[in-house]
Amino acid sequence: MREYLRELNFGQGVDLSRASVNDQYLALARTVRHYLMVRWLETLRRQSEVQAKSVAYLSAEFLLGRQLDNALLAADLTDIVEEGLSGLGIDLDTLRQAEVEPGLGNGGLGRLAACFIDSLATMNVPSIGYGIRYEYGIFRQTFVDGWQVEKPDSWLTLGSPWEFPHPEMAVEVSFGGSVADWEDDDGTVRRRWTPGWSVLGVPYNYMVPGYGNGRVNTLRLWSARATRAFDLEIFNSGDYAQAVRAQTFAENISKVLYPEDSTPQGKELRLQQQYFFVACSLKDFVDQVLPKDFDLTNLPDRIHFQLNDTHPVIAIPELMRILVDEKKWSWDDAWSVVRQVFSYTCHTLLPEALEVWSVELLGRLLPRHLEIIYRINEEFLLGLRAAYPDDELRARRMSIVAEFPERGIRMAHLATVAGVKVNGVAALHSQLLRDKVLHDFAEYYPGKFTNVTNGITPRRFVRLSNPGLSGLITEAVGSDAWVSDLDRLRELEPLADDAEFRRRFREVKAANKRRLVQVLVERDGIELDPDTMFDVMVKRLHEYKRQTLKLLHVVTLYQQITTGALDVEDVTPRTFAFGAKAAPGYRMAKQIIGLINAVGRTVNADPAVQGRLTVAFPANYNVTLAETLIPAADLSEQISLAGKEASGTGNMKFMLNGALTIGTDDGANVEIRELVGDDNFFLFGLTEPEVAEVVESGYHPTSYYETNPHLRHALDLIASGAFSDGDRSVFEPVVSNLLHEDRFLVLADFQAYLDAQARVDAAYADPEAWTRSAILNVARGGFFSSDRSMRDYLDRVWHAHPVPPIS
Ligand code: F55
Repeated sequence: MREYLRELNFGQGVDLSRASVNDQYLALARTVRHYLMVRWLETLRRQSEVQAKSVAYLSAEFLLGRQLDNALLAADLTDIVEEGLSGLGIDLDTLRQAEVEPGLGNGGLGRLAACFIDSLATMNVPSIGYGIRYEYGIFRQTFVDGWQVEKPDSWLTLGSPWEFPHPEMAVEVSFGGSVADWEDDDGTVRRRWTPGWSVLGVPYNYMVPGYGNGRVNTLRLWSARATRAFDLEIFNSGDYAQAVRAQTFAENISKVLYPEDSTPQGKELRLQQQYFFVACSLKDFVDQVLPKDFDLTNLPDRIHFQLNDTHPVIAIPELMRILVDEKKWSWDDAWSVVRQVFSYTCHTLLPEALEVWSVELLGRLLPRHLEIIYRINEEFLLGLRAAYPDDELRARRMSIVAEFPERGIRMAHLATVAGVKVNGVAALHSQLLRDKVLHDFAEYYPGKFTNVTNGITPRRFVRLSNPGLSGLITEAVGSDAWVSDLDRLRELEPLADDAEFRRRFREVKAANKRRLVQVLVERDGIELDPDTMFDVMVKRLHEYKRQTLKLLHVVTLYQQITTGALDVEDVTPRTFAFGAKAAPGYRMAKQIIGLINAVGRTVNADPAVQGRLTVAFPANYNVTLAETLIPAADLSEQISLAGKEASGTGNMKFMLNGALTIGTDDGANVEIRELVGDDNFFLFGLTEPEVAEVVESGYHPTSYYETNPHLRHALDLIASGAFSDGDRSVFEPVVSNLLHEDRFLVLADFQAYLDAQARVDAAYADPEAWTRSAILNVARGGFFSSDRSMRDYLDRVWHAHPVPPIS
């Protein structure tokens, strides 16, 4: 605590009596990072000493969530700090709440990256995360009359105690300009890129502490600054205002995270961001991380670059450029190294989510890279045509360069051609990648495709977010070893049949529900009854995820009760909780948000369903809210159309916190159900092959509307204006889309979903049996630790190993 007071006095410049909560939080954060510093330096020292093969995780997003609690846990400081602070009259929990989470990601993909670096540190794997230090992360969502309104996320304004800026280590990255032939000293003709402009990338280092192992890895996020040349040139011209504008232009590159999820917009600034962080990272790795005299032909023994979706794929031509243009290697030598050091993780199945950059844009921004991509493609097509001599259609399908609708570079094809491995993120997803999306490639490169099912870190999403359950598990297992060895949860299985354990398990769930109720009152003014079933759907708003299906269930129950078709006494009291952000430009998603809020307003105000149906839609669902929402859930909604959700990771978080899943046969749900068994999972809906068949034979949503009275009543009620003060036009686009298009077969799965919900009600009516299932969900969920995902990547993709510390 001496340390802490010193930070308060000398770091924050206040004494205890005048310190604000933010001062106190910042001082604590600095104290903790001080403590971790020795271990960080030691890790770095060991790393450069041992020179073991490392992993560089390249990701445009790291959705970290709050840092304080995780750092305290990793360093085993929680109890000491709590006690010490309370001696000073300070409540640790108050300081925890003061932290603004770094929301440097959109959703699943960004959070996955954060879970992975946590696991890599915990497992002693030499690794580094590379990404972008956005000044504004994912927008803060507010509701105005139930409609989403976005506000900037200024997460840096109150200070950011976890980062270490290194302006002296800035690297320069160039854009634009032109490429021409030039003659080398020895007479060889080479290509020379004369860039048009450049910016600086300033690294900001973040500690990534392993759990209880004294290791601290590094996450390096890049921030854009104007170069001095940039400034000087214009200052010298005497145009001060123009010089300042130039600075703004450069700094724009890392200004804001694109809030698009699953639908890349092809914007120029986005390509600038991608190249910016990738070029900074490669340069940093080659010039700073590797020893000075390192022979780059040995690069594959020292590093594997994992590409988190296509966003960092421009790294492939960038490394070619470094080796061929800067190091003067031959094309073939460079290619033989490049094709050994990258692997690509695909996170989607939606064709519209695969990035394609227009040749016009790429050629203007990165002319040399475009040339390199063309050459990679030429050689790739040469091999392809040799393997399939008379199959020009196949060559066109597989080409890295698309000709239609405009000339474009297919980043997923580039990644597949150059990558050592290509992986999907759940068994079904990887299968569909092989069979459908990248089928031609899977035939051509049979050994390249593999699966690594996603995982989540048990540190954040069980140990920290659910202390009650963690206590129970620790007692049952006999130690807290499960926190870094999640397979030990299996030992809970026999306790599912122990009535006393079930009672305590239920008590934990009830306490988590009360905690959520309290948080939502304070955070949003939402009042909930903890003695209802908490039925939760939290994820980005996307049509394929089918929040509308959930909503049609709510509307059906409401319609049936208010018309007397259903006796209110027969309805299981439920709280329907939603959390979802819509991409600001995604109109249908924003409409659906408006509709959820409108239904909620009507249902919550109607005395006819009071105490039975409640809709809660807290704004701005984020990692912090997830940490209290998920442990309080009874029912986990994972209802995407089969074949569309690559994996899902929320589904794993719910399972491990003792919620039962109602879900389709999609993504990692498939593996969840295999593990827990059909008795402990509410499966419904079309399977992926059935979906394909329905679509093939012509899908007519209206036929479901016409033949299913429940569905008709629910849709008619929405269309009637019942939730929009009688105005029939407000939600007409949602209703008419479902009736006439329904790309994601909501209406086709509606009845099956209602039937499954009836099975949920029946099961919930037997608390002992329900609790037994919930315990089995936890006991059989160990597979979904991101530690296991990391082991799979190490074995199947990276061929790297943990380096245990010498103790
Ligand atoms: C973000 C930006 C763009 Cl341009 C495209 C996609 C995304 C994005 O965030 N995708 C994403 O989150 N995908 C999700 O990845 C998760 C982790 O693998 C999966 O669990 C989930 O199924 C998938 O939708």
